[in-house]
Amino acid sequence: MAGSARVDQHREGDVLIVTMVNPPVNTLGRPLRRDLLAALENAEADPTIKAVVVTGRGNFSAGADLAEFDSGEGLAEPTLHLTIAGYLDSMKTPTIAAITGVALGGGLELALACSARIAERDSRLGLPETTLGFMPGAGGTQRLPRAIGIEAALDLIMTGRSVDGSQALSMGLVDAIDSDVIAAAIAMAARLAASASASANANAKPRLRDDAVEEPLAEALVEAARRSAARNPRVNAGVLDALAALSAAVTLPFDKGLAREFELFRSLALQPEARAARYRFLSERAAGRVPTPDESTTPVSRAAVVGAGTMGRGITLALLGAGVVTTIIDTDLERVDSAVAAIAAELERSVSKGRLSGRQRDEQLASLTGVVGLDGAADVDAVIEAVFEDLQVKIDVFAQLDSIARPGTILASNTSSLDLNLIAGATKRPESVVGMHFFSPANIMKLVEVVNGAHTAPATLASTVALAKRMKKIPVVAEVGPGFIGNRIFDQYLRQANSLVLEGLEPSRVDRVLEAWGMAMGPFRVLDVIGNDVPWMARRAAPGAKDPAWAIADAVAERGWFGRKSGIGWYRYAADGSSSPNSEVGSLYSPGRGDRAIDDAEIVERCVLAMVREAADVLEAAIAASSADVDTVMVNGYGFPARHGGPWFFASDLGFDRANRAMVKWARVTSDPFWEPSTFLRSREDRPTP
Ligand code: T1G
Repeated sequence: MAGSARVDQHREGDVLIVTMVNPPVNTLGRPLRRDLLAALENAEADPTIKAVVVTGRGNFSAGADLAEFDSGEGLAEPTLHLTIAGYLDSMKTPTIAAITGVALGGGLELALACSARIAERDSRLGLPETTLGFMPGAGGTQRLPRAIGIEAALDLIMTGRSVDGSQALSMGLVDAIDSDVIAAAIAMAARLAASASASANANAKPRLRDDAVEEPLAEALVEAARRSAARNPRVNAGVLDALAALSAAVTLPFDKGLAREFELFRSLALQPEARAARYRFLSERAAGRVPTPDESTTPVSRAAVVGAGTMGRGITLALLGAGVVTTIIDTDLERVDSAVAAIAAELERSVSKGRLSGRQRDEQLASLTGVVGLDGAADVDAVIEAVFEDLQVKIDVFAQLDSIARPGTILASNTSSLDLNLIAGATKRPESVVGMHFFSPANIMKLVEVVNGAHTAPATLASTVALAKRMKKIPVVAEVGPGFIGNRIFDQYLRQANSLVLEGLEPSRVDRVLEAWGMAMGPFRVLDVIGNDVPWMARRAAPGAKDPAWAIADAVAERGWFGRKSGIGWYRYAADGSSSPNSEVGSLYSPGRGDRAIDDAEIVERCVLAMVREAADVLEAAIAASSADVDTVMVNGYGFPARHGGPWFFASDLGFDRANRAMVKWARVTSDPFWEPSTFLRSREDRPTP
């Protein structure tokens, strides 16, 4: 075996096998690109090498290294786009891509520049770039339609979905599937080498660039897709630019189309939306990286969920989906039975929607039991408590679990607001107690705040994070503190929205403006969903003086306008599901009474910067480990617009200096002590890195 750091090379007769080795997923960072190009050049210069097989250890390649773009390395030579793919095209020696695992983005584009492709049946092939707010930039928009036709190419590029080896074969994306791709590629190499040497033409090997997109309707199809995408406000710039490049593929010669693709790609890659998408991808993965201590972590194969309400059911579904044998526990049989029936119905719904096979449903149902009483938690690896959000109730449950669960069992509480340390204190094993704050519906929402108690053992924390990942969640570690990360920050956003109403704005206007900016739901709509009684009761129970910012929210709750569940809150809800602003709210304040006009930009700035201001305190107090964690929480749990990356990313884009000056201004204009400057924030540098 010979080769450079990131590429292994070995010969099988006159075939050279070039293996990319950049674990875990062979991203095409600059060092790998350099080594790969050098290996190809050497092979081409060696007359005894008749064909080259390009493959990857483990995975073929997950494409460009998303961490490289902001430093400029992603677009530095040798680029995948023109240099490597161009070199593959220019080689006389035939090249065969042998695909195992994933061939995504630039990985698939590399394979498309080879003379032929062979994949394993269960490999995953696709161009997911548009899901990251940008577009294929290494020939994908030009070679893919030549390989599989324009209609299938439009589908794969616009949706970003991937296909497996069998599907890839039937659409012509690969030439063969095989369980031993290297052996199959060597056999194919011999055939290609023979026909290349038999031909007088130096370029006798197959190249997609030599094909034309031959469908008569190709142009019309791309045009139709462009027109409909342009009308859809939810379609991102990546899709629109990819369509422009596909249009070039069907109207221009190959090299011109390729140049057009690269030009579009290069400018798009540096746009804020694409930057935010890459940042999100890397932040979400960084959040799940917690140190795994030497002490053994607990692999969870059996779990119990205590509390058969909505939350408990959602958590149970997520556990079953992760292959965990689960017991759902409550205090009476009726509640247990109805939870089991509801879970079965949900699994059935997943089957009818094609998300689950009948066999998977049967396996998950067989892994589910419902029992009355905490004895059901006696022989499991993890217990997740999801009972009523009341400290005494939770303390009682944990004290009992302490005497029932075997040693080493993870004891997790789904509390969203209570002090985990007090809950852990009810047991003689606080090292096994941890928080798992799920979001509703827990089978759908991705975020889980994993709460690290004062005595939580590192092994307990690592096992819990691993369990959350298996449940297909995005775990973010939070330390104990009121509201952990997300609720604490979001509360200041809600409070700021309430202040704006006190200053004379209509709640529905505040909602409209923030929704137009990209929040999934305006603050008053959110409050109506949560139930206006819930934070009201919490405020009443809290010690200290009343915060005047909540005066109208208190008045709304005092009138019994609890929101959706009571049919009236900040809005009125009709039986047909429609809603309209509750005009009576206007009698609680003075609409339009403000002594200055408040424009839409101020609404956005104050509500968003309120999150940033609170995030500064959360970070300073080390409740969250990094600003990337804060952003991951707000985007995945609170409807913060993904295209803005998260509140901290937003502030760094705006410039922390500008954000600070705005806060000084709001402190002066509103006389609200909340806006007191943060020295932590003042010392920040722009542009967060995960
Ligand atoms: N760049 C950088 N890091 C990446 C990465 C990437 N493309 N893909 C994965 N990683 C890291 C990830 O951060 C994690 O790191 C580890 O690999 C395992 O990932 C020119 C513009 C491949 C299906 O969009 O979809 O090519 O936490 O935890 O669940 O046109 O990662 O271990 O330190 O997600 O098994 C297009 C993105 C790029 C693929 C594996 N490619 N990746 O999933 O593990 S743009 C993508 C994925 C492009 C060209 C362009 C998944 C996966 P760490 P993981 P997984």
